[in-house]
Amino acid sequence: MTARRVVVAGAIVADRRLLLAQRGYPAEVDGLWELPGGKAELGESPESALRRELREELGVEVRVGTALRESVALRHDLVLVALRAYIEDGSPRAVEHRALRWVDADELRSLHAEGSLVPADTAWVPELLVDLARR
Ligand code: DCM
Repeated sequence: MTARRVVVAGAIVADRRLLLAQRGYPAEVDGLWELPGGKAELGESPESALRRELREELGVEVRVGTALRESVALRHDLVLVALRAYIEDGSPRAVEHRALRWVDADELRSLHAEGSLVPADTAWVPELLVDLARR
């Protein structure tokens, strides 16, 4: 049996806004918005992977918090998890994405309703809306 690889994504909420990143590739998701992140290397913890990915993709240093409850099977060997993350240093820049955007709860609902989120990430919308009402 092969181990399941983990893809980690960061739920960064500050001042009642969530940071979303717009993908440029592949074609199926070009222009759609996601929680930024990426694949953990073999032997790398999800927390370390998220810190590395957010450093590479956004140019920020984060502290990693708790996981969102939902996880998503992307393929039989790949599972997508979201971890809460808090920016400790730097301002996010779209190094590898088309654009970045801080959205409030209403904007997140609208993006979801119009099909502008990466499909896998829609699983987190209910939990993200709860977080957005709190922090
Ligand atoms: N992915 C996703 N949602 C995210 C981050 C990643 O569905 N928030 C998926 C897209 C790819 C895989 O995980 O299938 C690896 O991501 P990437 O291409 O960004 O390395």
